[in-house]
Parts: sequence; structure tokens; C-alpha cells
Amino acid sequence: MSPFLLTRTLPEDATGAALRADVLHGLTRTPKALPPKWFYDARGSALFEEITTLPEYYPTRAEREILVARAAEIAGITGAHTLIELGSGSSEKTRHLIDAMASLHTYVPVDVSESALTGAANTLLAHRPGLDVHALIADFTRGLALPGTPGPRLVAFLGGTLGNLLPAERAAFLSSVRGLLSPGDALLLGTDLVKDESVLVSAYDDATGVTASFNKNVLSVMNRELEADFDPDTFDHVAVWDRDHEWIEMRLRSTAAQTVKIPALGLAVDFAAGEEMRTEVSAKFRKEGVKAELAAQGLDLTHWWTDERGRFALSLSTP
Ligand code: AVJ
Repeated sequence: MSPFLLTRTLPEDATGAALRADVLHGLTRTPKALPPKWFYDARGSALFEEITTLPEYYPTRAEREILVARAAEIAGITGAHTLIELGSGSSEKTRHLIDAMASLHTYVPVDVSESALTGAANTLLAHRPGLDVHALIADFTRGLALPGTPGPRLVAFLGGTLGNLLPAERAAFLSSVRGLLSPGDALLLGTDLVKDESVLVSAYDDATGVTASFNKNVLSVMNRELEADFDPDTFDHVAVWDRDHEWIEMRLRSTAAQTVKIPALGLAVDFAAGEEMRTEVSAKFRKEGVKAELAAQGLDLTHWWTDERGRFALSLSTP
């Protein structure tokens, strides 16, 4: 039997406390805004998996294309003995990488979702017996404490999730990742790229409405966790391209003037008719921007790979 360890670096109630703090802050500011991480309860995670199969949502397929084409090259360049994956989710795409990494000894998936971690670990171990899997239940935006693992290490942050962080949060996050890396280690980063507005908006506003359900799921999360009384039918899904910031914003627009009660916070929140609440930023990047953001944290971009159609990039950088 291979060793499988699961470590919780988050106290059992850290998630609840963080949700309360984010909702209190986000719904009392103007304009209202919530961090996107609260989409991902079991239903939200399932909806996201469904999004990745939609014809309009290209990033997952584009990133998989690059991983399939470049896995051997990445394995060769890094020679990593440990793969640390931040926000690992189902680890589905990572399999391509793991399969190519013959010298891999230890896999450290890090995610806030315990069910995603145990599911992914079981699938992986069935496929690659002998691999040490040390799963971490942790929120990678709140500092990273990792188990001691054999170097060289490859830290992977895939899916374009970097784009869900605001610029200042990205700098703080990349700085903490830099802190995990020793000479000889590397960061593999997935970033979605700036492209035609209609392609971007369609990816976040699909014809069948799966993304709309995903967006509104944050209301159900607040209803369940905070006893709030949001009526999802009174909010419309909105996806807009912000050309100045070069990011997609998802919002929920209140279709009527209404007051929502959030008893767990002792809060009543007024929405004006047509008022929009931001629920996600998904930044799109250019090579020069990625290079500069990495360089600002002491990371040197050494490789840049895109899919055939230039929609998505994987980059490798070293301290
Ligand atoms: C999982 C963060 C990469 O921003 O594209 C998908 C989440 N939001 N559709 C993204 C998402 C709306 C996704 N990431």
C-alpha cells in the first residue's frame, strides 16, 4: 500500500469564519462584491466540472492540449521529485503531467475541498501505486505551510485560477509561492490569454445557462451556511469584459428592489433594482504581463507554451 496522508491546515471552522468575514465585508461595501472561492461547495464544484465540458468554455481543453503536448518536456526540464499542486480539484489534467514524471516520488495536492482531495488521491493511487500522496486541506491564498518533501520541487497552479485574484492579491500569492521554492525548483503556471471579446464573454455566459447556475450557486451557499434568504430567481447572471483591466467580471444583478436577511451576521442587505454585485474576476493575460508579475516576485520566466490557437498559456519559472 502506498502512503496516503491527509493533513488539515485549516481548523474545522476556518471556512465558516472566513465566509462570514467575506460576506459581511463584501455586502456592506459599495459596489457589493464577493470572492469567487465561495462558489465551490459540492454543487458548485460539480457545476464547474460541467462548465469545463461546455463548447464555449475553451480554457480547460486548451490547457489540457498544452499539458499533453508538453508533459514530457516539463518532466525533463524540471526533473522534479515532488509535485505540489495548488487548487488541485479533481487533478484530472495533472494526470498527464504525473504520467510523464518518471522520477516523481511525492504528490502534494492542496485544496479547500476534502472530498475533491480524497477522490483525486484514490484515483491517482490506483493508477500509480508507490507514489507518496500527501494531500493538504488548505486555502492557498492564506499562506502556505507545506510538509517537508524531496527536491527538486515543481509547484503547479493550473486552470487560470491566478486570474481570480486581484492584482494586489496576485502579487501576495506569487510572493508566497516564491517563498516555497529553493534553487532548482520551479513554478508551472496556467494563464488564460487576452482574446476576442465575444469569445471571452461566451465562455462566461454559455447558451445552456450552466455558468448562470454556477454564479447563482453562491447565493445558495449563503442561504445554507448563513441562513440567508436570497431568492436566486430574483438575480440575473451577468458576464462583462472589462477592457481596461483585461478581465471578465461575473456579476449578479438584482431584478428588483429587495432586502435580503442574513441572520448569521445580524445583517439586512438592501439591493436596488438593477444593482449588480461582483462575484468573480477572471483576468486574462499577455506574456509580457505574466513575465513582469513573476519578475516582481523574484521569479524568472524560462518557458512559455500555448495551445495551437494561442488561447491559453503554461509558463515555467524559476527562482
Ligand atoms: C476555475 C477560476 C479558472 O475563472 O475561468 C468558470 C472559474 N468561472 N466559469 C475561470 C469559472 C466561470 C474558472 N477558474
